[in-house]
Amino acid sequence: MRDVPELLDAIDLVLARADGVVPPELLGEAERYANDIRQRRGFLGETLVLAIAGGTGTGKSSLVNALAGEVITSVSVLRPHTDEPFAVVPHNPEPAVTVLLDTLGIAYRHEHSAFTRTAIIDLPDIDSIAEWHRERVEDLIPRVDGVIWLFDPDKYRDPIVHDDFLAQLAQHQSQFIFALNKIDRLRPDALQTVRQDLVETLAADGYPRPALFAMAADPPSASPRGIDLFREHVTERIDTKTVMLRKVIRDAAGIVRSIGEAAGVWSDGSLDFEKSWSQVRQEVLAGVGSESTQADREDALCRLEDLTAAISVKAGPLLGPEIRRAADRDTIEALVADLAVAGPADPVPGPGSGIWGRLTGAEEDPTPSPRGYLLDEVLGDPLRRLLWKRALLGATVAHAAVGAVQLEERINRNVEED
Ligand SMILES: Nc1nc2c(ncn2[C@@H]2O[C@H](COP(=O)(O)OP(=O)(O)OP(=O)(O)O)[C@@H](O)[C@H]2O)c(=O)[nH]1
Ligand SMILES: [Mg+2]
Repeated sequence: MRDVPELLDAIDLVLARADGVVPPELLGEAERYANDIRQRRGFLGETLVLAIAGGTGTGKSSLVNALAGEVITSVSVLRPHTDEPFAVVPHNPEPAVTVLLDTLGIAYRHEHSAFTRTAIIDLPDIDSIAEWHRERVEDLIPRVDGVIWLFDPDKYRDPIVHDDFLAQLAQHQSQFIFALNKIDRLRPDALQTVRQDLVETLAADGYPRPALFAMAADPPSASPRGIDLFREHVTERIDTKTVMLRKVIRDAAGIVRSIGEAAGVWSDGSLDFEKSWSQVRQEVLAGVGSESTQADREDALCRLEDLTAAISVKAGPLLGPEIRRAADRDTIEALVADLAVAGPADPVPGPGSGIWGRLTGAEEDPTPSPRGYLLDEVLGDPLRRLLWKRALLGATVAHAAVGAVQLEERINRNVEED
């Protein structure tokens, strides 16, 4: 299993196949739970995906470069410059990152070793194509782990940014990280004033407690400032995300387990139907025939009833009654009566014979008798069809449960490697 979205798909399959096998209340509850996980805001993968947005020339591309420690996305004094969105991703990004960038239509990607569990999307400027950009950001917000919104000291009060963007997006406030760039252009006292003013402006936009960083991503003839603090914040977010992701995976595994347990397929789910059926089938065909006595027929009746009763108990609260209905007393009685008039009884089977013997290679496939057909058609096949549903669920549950364990192990390994 590659990632959480794939695990969620596996759960969908479990839920679809559990229909009619586990009680509907449990299924409904599990469906709601799985839906909650899917609706969770943010990117459902191990990578922390952040987008950088903000007015043109505020230094978005410069921040990406500063985080990378080298120039990887072009910076320009001519505005607007970045006209295509661009993403910096870790080496061999997890598949879900690639899928996300594909769906967002971000074709330009750069793999960089400075980004181990982070991907950063550098968005084009907003000023010239404000409407398009807002829609784009709005569409992106629920799918990424955060939006870094950049300001510079010159234009931090730009009404387009505040009224047309941020005020409209305030419902997503927990997704926003704000940064005031180019602080090298401000004297220390002016920095305090601008900072305070920006915090108040953001509060008026609907962001009462904004996370606001001050930095200089690309000051002329000086080293970047404030980047380490920002990087620390990103690292904290990665850790928080890892904790969240582990919880998502455990929740998902919990859903799978509850379904598996309710269906009786969680531990030792095998009913060994084929084996018991093959044995009972042989005994019945050998015991009931044109010369059989009343006692022989009673005996066959008991064997068939015992078999169906045993598997109906193991098959759980929904499938159990269906099995009992498919193999009710009248059906079995009529079947035994029909077998008794359909020809002579079969020879008594030796050890290792019958279907089981043929499956295990102990016996050659004999020509099936018409009485054998009758037995299969009336009882064996209907039971097999019902149990198939459950067996399929068992396999699906196993796949999802193993996948969840693999995913958690992979996350732990990646955290250790960092
Ligand atoms: N003084 C100063 N200039 C900076 C700083 N960061 C970036 N710049 C300059 O600001 C200009 C624009 O930077 P970019 O990084 O291209 O800005 P951008 O937001 O990506 O611009 P668009 O892609 O056009 O939206 C460049 O000339 C940068 O060198 C900074 O911290 N201080
Ligand atoms: Mg740019």
